[in-house]
Amino acid sequence: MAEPITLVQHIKNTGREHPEAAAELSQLAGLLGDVAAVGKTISREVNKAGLVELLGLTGEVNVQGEEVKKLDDYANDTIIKALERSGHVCVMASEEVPDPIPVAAGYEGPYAISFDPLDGSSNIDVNVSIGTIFSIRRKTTAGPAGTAEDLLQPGRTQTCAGYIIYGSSTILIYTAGFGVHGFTLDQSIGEFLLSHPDIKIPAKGKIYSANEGNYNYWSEGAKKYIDYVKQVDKATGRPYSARYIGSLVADFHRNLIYGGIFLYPMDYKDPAKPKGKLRLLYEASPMAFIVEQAGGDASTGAEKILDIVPTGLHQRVPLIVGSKEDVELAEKFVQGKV
Ligand code: AHM
Ligand code: MG
Repeated sequence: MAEPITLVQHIKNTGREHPEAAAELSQLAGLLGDVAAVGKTISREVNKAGLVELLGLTGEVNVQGEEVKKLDDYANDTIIKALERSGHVCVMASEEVPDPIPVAAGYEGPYAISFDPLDGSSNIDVNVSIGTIFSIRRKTTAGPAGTAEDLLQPGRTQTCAGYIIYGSSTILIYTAGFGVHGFTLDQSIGEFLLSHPDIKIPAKGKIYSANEGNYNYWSEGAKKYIDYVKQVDKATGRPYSARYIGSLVADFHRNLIYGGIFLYPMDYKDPAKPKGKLRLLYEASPMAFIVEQAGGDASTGAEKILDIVPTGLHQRVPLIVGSKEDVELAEKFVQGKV
């Protein structure tokens, strides 16, 4: 059997295969190592969530008289603490925090990172998979301190993106622009080991994932697309199967491996103010970089996610992501071309 490959070894080996990117990958290895370490800590806490009845509900005072921190707050604080003096980042943005988060003076590094500390957190109390999503960009502004401008760069400028899924096992997925690779946490040695090298998403899937409870708030095009995937047509593999967890990391991960399409379309509940739900910087952009690297596609319906120039840290966008042929067809429906 081949020797197991750790995350940091994998990035460094990629640098050897791509000398033009070796310096970048070597810097990234330090930051990804920190992200992986935080992921292990959050994974441990997520696994303990089942003991909640013994320890006290989150937000309440437990039997020891201590306040039990909500897991999403815990994840947020843990990531910030791990990175603010790491020397790898100059500024951070978190889905849980309104403004850019500075790092400690004298510890500024070359990257700006945005993250969703615990995505799908409504699923925590019912033992359904949740995850941490991260997106890394190189600092472009002058001076040591990072700014919002460093974070508000289009998705195509990402140097690295990934997520950690806390499921039946804990898996870290990342891309640094050289394919998509997955590592499973071996709890016995506390290391992420390469388990899913060079993931490719099937060009066409058989699964659709959307919160169909919102059907009546969608555009005509989005409705027609969902009607389409449910029609019976053997030649095109329809009807598709419906799979929706309500946890982006889990829905995305399943479709990445099996093929399929995830949609959180524009919501016209208030026709004067149509809006998407998922956030560009913390959810849509990193997933778009990963899926494109795996051969898939990501779009709002009107434009590719990676082309959007962000206008705000917490900007929301419609998201259609998954197998390339499925996303391209959904775009045509949303644009009224089918
Ligand atoms: P969160 O970041 O507050 O957890 O919200 C994002 C989550 C995604 O994980 C998921 O895809 C989506 O919200 C589900 O939304 P809904 O419950 O409206 O279907
Ligand atoms: Mg989220």
